[in-house]
Amino acid sequence: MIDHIAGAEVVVCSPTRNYVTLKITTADGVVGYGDATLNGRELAVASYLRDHVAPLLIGRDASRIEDTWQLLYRGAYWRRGPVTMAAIGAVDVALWDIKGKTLGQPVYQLLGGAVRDRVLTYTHAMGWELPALLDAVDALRERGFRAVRAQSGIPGLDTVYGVHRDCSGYEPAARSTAAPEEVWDSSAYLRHVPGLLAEVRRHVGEGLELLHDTHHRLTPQQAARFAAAVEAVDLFWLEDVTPAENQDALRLVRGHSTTPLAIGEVFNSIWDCHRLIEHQLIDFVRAAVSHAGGISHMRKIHALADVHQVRGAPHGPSDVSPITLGASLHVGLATPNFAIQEYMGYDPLVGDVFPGAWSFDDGYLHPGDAPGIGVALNEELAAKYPYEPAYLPVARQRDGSITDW
Ligand code: CS2
Ligand code: MG
Repeated sequence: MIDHIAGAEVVVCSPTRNYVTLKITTADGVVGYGDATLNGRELAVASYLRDHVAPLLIGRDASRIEDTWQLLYRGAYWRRGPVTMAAIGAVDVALWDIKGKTLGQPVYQLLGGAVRDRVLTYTHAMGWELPALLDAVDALRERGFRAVRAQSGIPGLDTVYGVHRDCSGYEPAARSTAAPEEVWDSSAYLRHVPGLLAEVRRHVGEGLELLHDTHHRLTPQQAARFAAAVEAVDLFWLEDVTPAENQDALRLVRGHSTTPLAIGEVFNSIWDCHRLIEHQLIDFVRAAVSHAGGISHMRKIHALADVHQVRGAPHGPSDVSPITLGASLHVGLATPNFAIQEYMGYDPLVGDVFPGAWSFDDGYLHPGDAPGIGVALNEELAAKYPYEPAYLPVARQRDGSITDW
């Protein structure tokens, strides 16, 4: 028997970076956690949850996950958007966590049970110059990764998002009260990166899946040219090759290349991607559980994608919390058309604040068999790391105008 909701609290903490966590408690003391982190806009979701959602939850039957989703989505009148959908996603995941804990089952069992034994994952290799990048790829291979996203520096640019000259890992948002600014040059990128990726393929041979992320920065024509230029690299996917709003752009890309395309880390609902899926303009849909309305809504996105042989491959950067990674792995284990899970990895402190049952082995992840999602929040430790303003960088072209992200 699942009891009614007695409490809904929001915890904002910053163990190396900011995370927003929703904690729902039932009258009989079962606790469910959901991740509501929206990188660089964290407090907007925290307020949405605290001020507008929590009061609606108190007294509701915690077992009615879909009905609660419908209430928050349809009932608000104002639909979609990253803030709304991240808030709904956190409630949804927390309620699945409660259902699993009450029934004594990991969530993947409640989604129909495992359709695979483990979930393939990929992580990021960065190197400013080719030798550093190859070293990074080799090191990840040694750790067991079977799929690696390769990003490099660009001659003539001082900085490139996600790639440090000193080969250290990257933090998607720098702690500061204003967004740091970078210069971007698509022509330099187009001249340099196809050749570099060809070198990476030559180095690794056939046994490793390679991915590459263009971070929405190319025009349709540039994207088509780039996708054709990297055809022989045999990428597992080319990610975010154009901004996600201009979806017809992908027809041009498709017309010039069979390089697989992945888009979706900025999507927050099925309405952002249904045309891309129905017209088969993408091969992988990358919406994250936390940003796209939770497990319930991701199930619908993946079900539609399955009809069109598009596969799920959720966003998994360090700016979604381990609760989202855990939730995503339950979905991955139980969803036939799930391809791969991004796993950027976390600072060990983040692992202490969010102790989890999921594990990495041999290039694959598994959510574990703890009841519910299997990721908790250590509130005492979290309280030691209060929110600190942090923002993603802004990219400008050489003439000073802001470019697409
Ligand atoms: C990236 C992210 O993981 C990815 O594929 O695109 O680093 C992304 O830029 C950040 O999550 C934005 O918050
Ligand atoms: Mg990306």
